[in-house]
Amino acid sequence: GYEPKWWKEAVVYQVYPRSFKDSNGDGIGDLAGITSKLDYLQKLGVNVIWLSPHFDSPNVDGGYDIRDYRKVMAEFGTMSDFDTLLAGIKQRHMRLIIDLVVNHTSDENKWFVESRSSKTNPYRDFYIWRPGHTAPDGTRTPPNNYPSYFSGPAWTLDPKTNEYYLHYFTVHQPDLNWENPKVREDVYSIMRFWLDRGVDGFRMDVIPLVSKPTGMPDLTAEQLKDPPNAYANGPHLAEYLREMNREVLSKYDTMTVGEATGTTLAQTDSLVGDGRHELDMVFNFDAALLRHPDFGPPGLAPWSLPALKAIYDSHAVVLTKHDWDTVFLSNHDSPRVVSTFGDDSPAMRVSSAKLLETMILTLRGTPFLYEGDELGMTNYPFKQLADYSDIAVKNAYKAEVETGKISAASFLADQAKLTRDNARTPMQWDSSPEAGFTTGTHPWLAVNPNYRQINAAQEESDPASVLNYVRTLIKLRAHTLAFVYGDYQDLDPQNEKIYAYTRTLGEKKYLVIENFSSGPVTYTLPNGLKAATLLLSDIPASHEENASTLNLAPWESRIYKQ
Ligand code: TEU
Ligand code: CA
Repeated sequence: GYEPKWWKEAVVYQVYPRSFKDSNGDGIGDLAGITSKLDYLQKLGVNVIWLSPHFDSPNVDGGYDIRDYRKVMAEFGTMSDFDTLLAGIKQRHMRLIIDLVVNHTSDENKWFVESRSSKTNPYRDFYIWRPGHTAPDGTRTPPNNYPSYFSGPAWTLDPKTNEYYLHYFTVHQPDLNWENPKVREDVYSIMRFWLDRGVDGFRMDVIPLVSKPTGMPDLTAEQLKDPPNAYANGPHLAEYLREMNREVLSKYDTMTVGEATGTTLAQTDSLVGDGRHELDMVFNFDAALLRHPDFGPPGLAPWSLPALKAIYDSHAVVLTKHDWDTVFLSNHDSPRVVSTFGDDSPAMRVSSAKLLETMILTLRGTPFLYEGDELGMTNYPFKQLADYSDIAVKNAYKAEVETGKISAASFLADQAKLTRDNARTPMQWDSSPEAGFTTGTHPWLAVNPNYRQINAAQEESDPASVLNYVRTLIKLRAHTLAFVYGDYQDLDPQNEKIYAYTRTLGEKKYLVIENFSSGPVTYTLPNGLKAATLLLSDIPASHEENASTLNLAPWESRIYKQ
C-alpha cells in the first residue's frame, strides 16, 4: 500500500491573491483580505492553501514575474500581513504552500538588471545569453527557432550588449541559467527564507523547464507541434531536484507539487517516484488541457467522456504505488471548470458543478480546487479586447489578428472560452455591488455580472447549493480513507455518458456514478453489480439503493457504500 502522509490526505485550495478579497478598497485582492476569509476556508474543509505568487513584482504576468523574492507585492500588503495570514492558517490547523517561480524572474529583478548591464558582469551567467546569427548584410536572427508560450520567439535581442536572452514566457520573464551553481544556491536560500518563516511547501512553477535541452538545437517540425514537451525534462533536471531536496526540502516537513508542463504521464515517475527524493507530486495536464492544449488550434477542442476516462484509467496503470498523483481540472491558467467540462446553462450549472467536484474529490490523487469552483463560478462574457487583462491574450492578438492570420471576431470568440482571465475575475462573495470583493468601485478585473445569482452568501443559505454540497463532500472524503489510498477501477470505460468507478481499500468499497450529460439516463451497472447504500447524491430526492438499474437525472452524481 501507500505510505501515509498528510499531503496525500489533504484537499488543497488555490487562492489567486489579486482576485480573492480586497480589504482596503483599492480594487486589488490582498493578504489581509485572505486572512478575513480564513473562517470560510476552514468551514469549506480544505486543509492546504496554495497561494499564487505574493512576491514583489511589476505584475506583467500576474506576479509570475518576480522582482524581489524576499518581499511581498506592495499591492498585497506587507511581510507582517503575510505573517498574520500564516498564523491564522496554522491556528485553524491548515497549511500554506507558496508558489516558487524560479525558471525565470522579472526583467526588473536585480539579477537581470546586473546581468544585462555588461558581458563581464558577475551576474551575466545567471541568465542564458547567446550571440545568435548575423547575416552578411548585418541582419540579426535568434540562436534557434524556439517559440515562446505567449506568442513570438523565445529570444529577444538586448541592445545594451547586443546578445539574445532566452525567455520561454514574455520578454519580461528572462529564464534563469540553472547550470550556474550560484543560481541554484540563491534559489535554495530563497526557499529556506520562506520555510523558516513557516510555510509548508511549494507549488513549483514550470519546474521541468529549468534544465534546458543539450545544445538547444532548433525544434524539428514535429517538436514544433508541442514545444513544451521539447523544452521540459532536460538532462540535468533530476540532478537539480535531488540537490534541492538534499540541500533544503529534506530538512523540513514539506509538500511539493511541480507544475509538470510538457511532461507526459510516462515521464512522471522520474519526478515523483518515492525513492527518488525529488518532488512529492506533479500536475499532469492531460485532463485539464484536453479542451485547450498549449500551442493547440484556436477554440475549444472537442472532447468526449471516454477520452477523459481513458486519461484517469491510464494514470491508475502507469502511476504505481510509488507515485503519488494530483487531481484537478482548473487553476488560474484555465477557463472555469463548469463552463469547460460541465454545462453552465442556468438549468444545469449547479448539478454539473457538483458532479465535477464529486469526480475531483473521489479520484485517485490529492485534489486541488480552484477558488470559486466551490461556488460553481462560470466564465465571464468577454466581448472586446479591452475586457481582458492577460498579457497572453494581448500578445496573441498582436501575433494573430494584427498580422491578419485570423479575424478579430473569431479571435475574440475563441478567447472568451479559453482565456485565463475567466479564472481571474473577482470572487463572488455576496450580492452587494462588486460582489463584496471590494468596497471600491474599480476592481482590477470586472466582476462577472452573474454575481447576484452566484455568490457565497446566497449559497451559504441554500442547502442545495454547490457550496454546501462541496462542504459535505470534503467531510465525507475526510473520514473515508478509501478515497485517498484505495484502488481505482473504471467499470465502463467506453460509456459515452456515464462515469462509474469504484475505490477499494481492504474490505471497504465505494461506488461513484456520474451522469456526464444534460439529459436523464437509465443506467444498468455491468456484471450484475448492484449499487448498495447511498451515501451522497446531489439530488436529495434520489433514494435508489440495492439496485442494478439506476435512473439518473441530468448531471446527477451519486456515491454508494458497497
Ligand atoms: O504556467 C505555465 C503555462 O504556460 C501553463 O499555462 C500551461 O498550460 C501548463 O504548464 C501546461 O503546459 C505557469 C503559471 O501557472 C502561469 O500563470 C505563468 O504565466 C507561467 O507559468 C509563467 O510563469
Ligand atoms: Ca487591496
